[in-house]
Amino acid sequence: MNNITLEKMASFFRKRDGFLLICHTNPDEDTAGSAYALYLALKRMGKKVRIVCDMGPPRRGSAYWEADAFSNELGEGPYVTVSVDVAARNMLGALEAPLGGRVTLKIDHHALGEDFGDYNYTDPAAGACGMIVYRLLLLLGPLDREMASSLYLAIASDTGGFRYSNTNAETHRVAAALLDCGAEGAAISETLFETKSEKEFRALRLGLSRLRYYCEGRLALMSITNADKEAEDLSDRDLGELASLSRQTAGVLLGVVLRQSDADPKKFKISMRSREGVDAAALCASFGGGGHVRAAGGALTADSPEEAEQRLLAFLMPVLEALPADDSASSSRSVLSTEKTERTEAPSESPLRKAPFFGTAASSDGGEKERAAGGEADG
Ligand SMILES: [Mn+2]
Repeated sequence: MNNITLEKMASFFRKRDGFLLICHTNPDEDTAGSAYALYLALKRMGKKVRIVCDMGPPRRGSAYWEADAFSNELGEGPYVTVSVDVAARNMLGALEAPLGGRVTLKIDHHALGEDFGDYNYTDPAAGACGMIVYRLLLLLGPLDREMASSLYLAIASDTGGFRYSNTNAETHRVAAALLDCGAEGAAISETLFETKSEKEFRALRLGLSRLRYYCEGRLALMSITNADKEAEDLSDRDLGELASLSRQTAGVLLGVVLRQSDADPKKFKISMRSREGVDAAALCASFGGGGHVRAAGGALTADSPEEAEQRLLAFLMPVLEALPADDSASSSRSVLSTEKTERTEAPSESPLRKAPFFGTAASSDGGEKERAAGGEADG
């Protein structure tokens, strides 16, 4: 667990020169935005610094960072390596081998992960890695508008626009402080949540066309084959948004996307999104993966998409069917006819809490994205 404090991290950066900031594979706005804000702060301090990830930064943030700050090669040292938002070694992607699976300092917010740094700072209560970097930057000097926008982008993204259960009063306080520093909140939200490419719409159309319900509507599954992707000219990387969509039908307690891998047609990636009371991370642990309580990922190998789907359903259906029909967890299915006050209150003696795959209402939900071992590793 943590073997460095925030203050010591600040002096870690003050004392050294030459940093390589490392993002996770298939980078999202949190890892890229956190790295970029830290990059700007270190540059201002006169340090040598570069950002590296095995793929380019996400398109959505492109207005808020200089693309040439990011590279996909480790390059010449000397430097100390610092990972941001990387939960586990395999999330280093193509950089895992050249780095030897180790970094000097690991900064992260995933509850489930590995301490692969010489120094490790993990705060699972932080809704985004951007929250931690914000606190760190306060110790390194004032935030400018660019840093503020980059961190706002990171935090808004990982919290789903401040809507997910990893959002709390502190998240809003930090967001407010970033807006005070000049972060372009409305423009960032429009970029993140109100803009989709034509390709993203094709992905949504494909996902919806493959959506099936099981277990009286508690389980939703979108199963996507390579043939499906080819027909729509899509790759794995284009299907990331389907996971959260899979959970959105009223009454669905677990939404699952099963997709055949571009690189290996016998590998099938699993993304799960759950509602309160269902522990997606525990379910994904059975498929060599993990993540957060509400959002997790894993993978299985099978000879055909049909076999993969059957095996996944054979595992999940008994779990979902074990839920009592009239439990509070199923009340979300009658959301339209239920008063809000009834829905938000979970009975303290819910049988769900004793079942192996169902977390308690109090269990930490680090975020909505699957970022642990096996998650989106080669997306
Ligand atoms: Mn994150």
